[in-house]
Amino acid sequence: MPNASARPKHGRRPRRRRRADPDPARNELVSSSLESAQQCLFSQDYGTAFVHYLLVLNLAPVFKDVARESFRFTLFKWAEELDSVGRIQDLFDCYEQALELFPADEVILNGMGEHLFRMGFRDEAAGHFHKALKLRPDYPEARENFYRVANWLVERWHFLMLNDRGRNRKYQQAIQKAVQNGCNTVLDIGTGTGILGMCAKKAGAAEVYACELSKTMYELACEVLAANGMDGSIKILHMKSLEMEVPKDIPHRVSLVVTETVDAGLFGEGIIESLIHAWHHLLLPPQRGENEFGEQSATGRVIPAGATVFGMAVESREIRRHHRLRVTEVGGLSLAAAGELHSPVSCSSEPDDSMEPYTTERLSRLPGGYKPLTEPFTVLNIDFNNVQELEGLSSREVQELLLPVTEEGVLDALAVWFQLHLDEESSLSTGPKEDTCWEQAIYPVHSPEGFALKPRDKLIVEVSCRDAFLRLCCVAVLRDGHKIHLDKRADSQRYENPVSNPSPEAELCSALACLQTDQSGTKSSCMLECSEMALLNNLNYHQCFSSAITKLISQLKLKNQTQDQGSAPQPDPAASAQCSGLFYVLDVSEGFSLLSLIAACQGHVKAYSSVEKTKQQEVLKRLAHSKGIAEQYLEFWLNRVEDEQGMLQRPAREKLWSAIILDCVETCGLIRQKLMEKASLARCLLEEGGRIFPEKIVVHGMLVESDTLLLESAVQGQEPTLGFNIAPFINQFTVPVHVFLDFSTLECRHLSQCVELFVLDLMDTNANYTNREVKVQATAAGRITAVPFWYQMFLDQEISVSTLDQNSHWKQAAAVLQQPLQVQAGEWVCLSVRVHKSTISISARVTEAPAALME
Ligand code: 44T
Repeated sequence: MPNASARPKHGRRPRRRRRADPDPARNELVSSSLESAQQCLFSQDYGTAFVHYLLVLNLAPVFKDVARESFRFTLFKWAEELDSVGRIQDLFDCYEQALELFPADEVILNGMGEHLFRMGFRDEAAGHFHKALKLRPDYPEARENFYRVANWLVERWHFLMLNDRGRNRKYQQAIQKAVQNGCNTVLDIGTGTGILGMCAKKAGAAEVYACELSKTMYELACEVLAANGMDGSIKILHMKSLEMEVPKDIPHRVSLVVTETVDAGLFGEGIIESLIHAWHHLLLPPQRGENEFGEQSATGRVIPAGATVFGMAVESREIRRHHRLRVTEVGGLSLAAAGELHSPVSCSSEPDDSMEPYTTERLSRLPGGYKPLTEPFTVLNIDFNNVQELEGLSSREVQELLLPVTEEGVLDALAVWFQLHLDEESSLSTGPKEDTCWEQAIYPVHSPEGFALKPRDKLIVEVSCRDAFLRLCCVAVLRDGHKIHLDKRADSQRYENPVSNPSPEAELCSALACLQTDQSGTKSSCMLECSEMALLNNLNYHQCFSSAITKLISQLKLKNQTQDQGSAPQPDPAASAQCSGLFYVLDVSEGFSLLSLIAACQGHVKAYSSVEKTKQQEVLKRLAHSKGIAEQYLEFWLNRVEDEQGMLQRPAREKLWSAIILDCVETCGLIRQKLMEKASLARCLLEEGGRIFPEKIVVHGMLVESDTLLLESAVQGQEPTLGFNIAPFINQFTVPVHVFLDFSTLECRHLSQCVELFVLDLMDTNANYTNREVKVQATAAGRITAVPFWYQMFLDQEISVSTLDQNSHWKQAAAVLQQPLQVQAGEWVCLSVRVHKSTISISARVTEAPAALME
């Protein structure tokens, strides 16, 4: 392109050259603003400093380089302030202004990502970390953040699906057949990496369109299409299929829709709605035999052609402890006064954003296994090529199924899976017995007592399809001629005569009962996350904690007594408060926690809880009340402070904390971010003899060979997927640490004993090393593919809890090695373990035996 500036066009005013012809007024403004910015920064008036910097950098971009550091610093400080006073919109406006000035600044991008993440905008946050990392691949902050959120950007099942050759081949064959039979124009709904669209193109379809609603997946698909030379021949749109129109987005209706927008519960990705819309707006009419002239007109069809949904009642300890309260007393607290506590997974409630109709599990990997209580039964058959049937689904009457119980056991859940009929000949199954990557949908039963089914019982299950989710609910059991209602929630089971319908009087009574307005008569209910339910059910955890706090408080009492005896009465008010005999305990656990209350049970303790949700606070208050703990001994700490720093500040000027309880490990198995910073801060706020719980964390691990972990981490093998080049692109989203693992049921071979990988001392955070080499001996020959790890948390020197415990609410994590490492039995492996800002990374190499053993 010719240099336009070399040939100034006549008639236009030549551009002014800044340096040659300076604008004195403007320069004056810039320099005075710059000075003001610096002064404001010095006096910590970050808001004004930020405005001055914006003005300077917009007027005089030449200062961008020199002012970049101070500008970033100002932005972060100002954003922190805005955050602490809840001015979220202003906060994001500032970041946006900053990114307009520095669109490729990885530090600002990363900072914005962190705020987005804290506000719950995980996808957007992940996008920012990804961008930051692309700009500077060795930027550790962005790398750590990216690894923590990559799972949201590209969910791990994409790897599983692409590694599932059986599934890939079946889809490819079905598409190929359809195209060969005349389906010449194809739309791939929810294309993901673009694989099904590429199959259609390769099979010879004349026109292929694809849509994808996730921005990251859309961008990934664009890269994949280009790498496979199909970017010109497949038109891909970043949109939800429901927003597509003919001819705006695609020129005319297509003869084939291919899609795999199904989740473990079949309908969770909205396939019903998408197909109804597609049939009305994007697909040619369905085949209805020959037309009046005896010829076939162009018709439309869908792959998959339909599905059959199956269900089965199961007993499972693991499901039970995550959805129902199984204990009556924990850590010395009777839970009777708590009211009804339930998990967020329930199909019985009215549609509500906070409730989900089902959760998912791989039955074959449930710790403790599962026991089928009925034979698998058919829940539903659905034809995706019949739009009337699709439309009728949501208005369908609730259907009642009567299922013979085949085995004795506790009714914990209904498990659901399906067969996807790709066409008349070929189908895929997501069943628990299949060798597939699929999970099953789990509809937990809620009655807290647990209903024990017996072989001759009949289980009554209601099936409905409100709001396009399939809902299954165990409503009653028929036993010896009686109908026993299984109430969804806490109420006890009611018996009723099965032959007669309820009398009008009985109906009137129950209607009146529903109208009851007296609050004292209604039981309060509170929702807890599944992991919070499991935590509450963990007796050992609460017992350990209770013992440790009892020990600490009695030590402190003893110390105070001996001090009192040794000193004369003190006039100083601060010192007299110290002697008032109250111990201050702060629990900064995330989510619901009973620990503050357990501390308050010790007497002479003023406990501060960080439980935020009002309903959960009420549960704690009720429990405190029932235990005779006066109101002023339990406070909610977050009610008083805005920011994280404040949370750890002392309760009153004259008093320091006797104990601070830190929540160190996330349910997914990772150490919480900023744990060490919090611990150092907490330590400064302890009274003499006070403690942080836990005081020390020991990280344990083991060498394993696990192909399963590899399949979930990256697309494996050198061979292209169905002949397409996909792996290098999606594998950019591989993360080195796998989370939410159940180590007890992971398919793997153990190649070593458990070893101590690392110790984190929370009472002396400076004492922690960041790198450590650990030598481990292989106990068997094999390929080390991963190092699962977990934590033993020492509350004090004797008492510890492990995240590997079978009743733990924690899952485990595993470092997946970049390259598998082949070892022989007896060989030594050196693990380099690094902890950077609470992120653990591990690499491995074969090494010599430790010197001590060589002698
Ligand atoms: N996961 C299965 C569910 N989409 C698969 O954005 C099985 C889970 C699973 N795009 C373990 C194992 C497995 N218009 O990228 C997604 C999604 C996109 C749409 C445009 C629409 N109407 C939609 C609806 C969804 O489709 C892609 C695939 S959804 C498949 C879900 C391996 N855990």
